[in-house]
Formats: sequence, C-alpha cells, structure tokens
Amino acid sequence: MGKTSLIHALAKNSAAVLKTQAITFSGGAIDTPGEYAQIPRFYSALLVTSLAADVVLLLSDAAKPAFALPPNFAGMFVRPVVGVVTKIDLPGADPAKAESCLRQAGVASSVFPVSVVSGEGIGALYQFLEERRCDL
Ligand SMILES: Nc1nc2c(ncn2[C@@H]2O[C@H](COP(=O)(O)OP(=O)(O)OP(=O)(O)O)[C@@H](O)[C@H]2O)c(=O)[nH]1
Ligand SMILES: [Mg+2]
Repeated sequence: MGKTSLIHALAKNSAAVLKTQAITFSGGAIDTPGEYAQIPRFYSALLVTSLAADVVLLLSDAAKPAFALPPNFAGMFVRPVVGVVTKIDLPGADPAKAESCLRQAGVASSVFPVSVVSGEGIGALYQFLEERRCDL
C-alpha cells in the first residue's frame, strides 16, 4: 500500500522501508501494519491509536485498487480522515478507481494522489499537513 514509504518520504527519512509488524510511533507519525485495516478484530486498536493523531490518512494503492474496506470505514474515526492514492507512477495505475475506493470507504474530503518514486504529490500533502500543524 505504501504507508511506511509515505511516512519516510514526508519526513525526508532515507532509511530502508521494512514490513511494519506493529503499530509504530515514527517521528510525529503513527504507522500501522496493513493487516490492521483488513482484519476487523484489529479495528479497535486503530480507533484507540487514532486518538493520538491530528489527522488520519487512509491510503489506496493506484496499482491495485480494491474495495477492501467496509463502506464508511472512515466514519469510525473521531479525527479528520484524508485520502491518499499511492504509487501513481506505476504503469497501469488507476488513480480514479483508487479514489473511488476511498470514497466508498467514507473519505469525504481531500484525496491526494502521490508517488514516493517520482515525488509527485508529496509536496502538496506535506503542505496540507504542515498547515494543520501535524508533526512529521
Ligand atoms: N512504484 C512505487 N512503489 C512504491 C510506492 N510507495 C511504496 N512502494 C513500494 O511498495 C511496497 C510496499 O511499501 P510499504 O511502504 O512497505 O507499504 P506498507 O503499506 O507500509 O506495508 P505494510 O507495512 O506491510 O502494511 C515497497 O516495495 C515500496 O517500495 C510508490 O509511490 N511507487
Ligand atoms: Mg509499513
């Protein structure tokens, strides 16, 4: 999906990206294992952890857009939820479908298309988070 890669890109962190095995506080960001959004038993952990955040970013992979989340998943969070479409650099990427997956999951406000490979969209998302005084 690209969560850890995105956190590294926003924080200008060049460390290697490994599979996230637990909820991790990484600088000002909170990173989560992808499984936590796929297995409903883990939703409560996401909800509790989100209370420590100013903004929740919900990602959708443009290279593999899938309606993987239940309708209005985003509505569970008390914090504002913003959409991010990742990997828009990949051949065959379908950012419009990835955005519609996010909309179906209840993302009502901004959706940022990004690529950590080309850097496209990272600046706009960085600025958005900075304006909301989010730590990175
Ligand atoms: N081409 C391309 N590849 C990307 C991009 N973002 C992430 N990737 C690749 O996608 C793979 C998964 O990225 P991660 O950042 O580990 O994804 P994650 O959502 O943190 O995954 P989990 O920790 O397993 O939940 C890695 O091989 C990344 O290099 C992107 O914008 N473009
Ligand atoms: Mg990760």
